[in-house]
Amino acid sequence: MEKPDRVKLLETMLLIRRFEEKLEDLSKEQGKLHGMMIVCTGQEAVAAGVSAALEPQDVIISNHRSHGHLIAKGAEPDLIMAEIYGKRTGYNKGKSGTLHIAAPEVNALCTTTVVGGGIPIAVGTAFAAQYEQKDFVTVCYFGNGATDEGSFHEALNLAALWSLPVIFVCENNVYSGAQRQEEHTRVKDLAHRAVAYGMASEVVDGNDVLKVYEATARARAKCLAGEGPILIECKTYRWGGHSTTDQQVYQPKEEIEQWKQRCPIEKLKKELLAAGILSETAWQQMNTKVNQLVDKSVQFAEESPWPDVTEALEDVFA
Ligand SMILES: Cc1ncc(C[n+]2csc(CCOP(=O)(O)OP(=O)(O)O)c2C)c(N)n1
Repeated sequence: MEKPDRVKLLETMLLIRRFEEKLEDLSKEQGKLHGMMIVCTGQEAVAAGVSAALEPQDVIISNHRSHGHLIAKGAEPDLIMAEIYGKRTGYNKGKSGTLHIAAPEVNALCTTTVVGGGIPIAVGTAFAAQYEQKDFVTVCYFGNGATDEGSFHEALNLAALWSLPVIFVCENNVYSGAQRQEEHTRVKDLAHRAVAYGMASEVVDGNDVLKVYEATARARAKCLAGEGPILIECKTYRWGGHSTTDQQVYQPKEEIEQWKQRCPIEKLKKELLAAGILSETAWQQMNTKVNQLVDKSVQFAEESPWPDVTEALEDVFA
């Protein structure tokens, strides 16, 4: 298995963190971003680790917590930010906003906020790869709550039956809206649900980006060898509320603190500093570079034009 560039992994996680911190700040400012922001703070290792094991031709299907998935797959921060602002220059010409961004340029084909809705779509793209004998895999991201949806079970059954090249990535962040996992299922390791469909699965520390990378690289190799699909459950934690409008009254403060001690970015940074792979100066430079990228994306979005009203029905299929 190839070793990933660990400094690059750190930078990807940092970019996701800073991009979403900016979104949170902007959403509090009058007249900047409208509506709630759904961010993945604390979960960055999942997107970064998964995408580091993928190739450009691989497809991702995302859910409502999508910014990290898109950034890690190589989508342009400028175009994501412009889309979130609703501007003409955004990935979807301002029509998707924060929750439905598709970036076909990097094979991020679909983001859907219908919980569990992306899973059958991923089975469809994986079927296309198999049918057309193309060497790409599909990754489908979803939360723990989605594994209670009927779509999850139907899609996994069919994917297993047809040995499709799809990697199901369950980001188990303990919550599903305001519900804890134990309030919506008796199953502890959601990866075990794959057993019901004769499918391989793995439980991974979702705050360890290297572990996520390795599991995905193994899964990708299996899928391309015709031994797919696979379900990877990444155990992680949502530091914030479900969205920026959620006051988090149901999340114990001690629990949040414990998980903050396991910050995926701090963990990798410490390891790289200890191994002499990263210096304090290089870390500061990385922060400066990432902050500049984020600021540039905001400037790009703010200076971009609004869509014209005459475009309202363009690119709309239903
Ligand atoms: C089919 C459907 N049911 C309910 C909702 C409302 N809803 C949006 S996000 C969410 C929680 C999803 O939890 P999970 O799948 O665990 O993902 P997480 O938000 O934790 O990342 C719910 C219930 C929805 N969007 N779609």
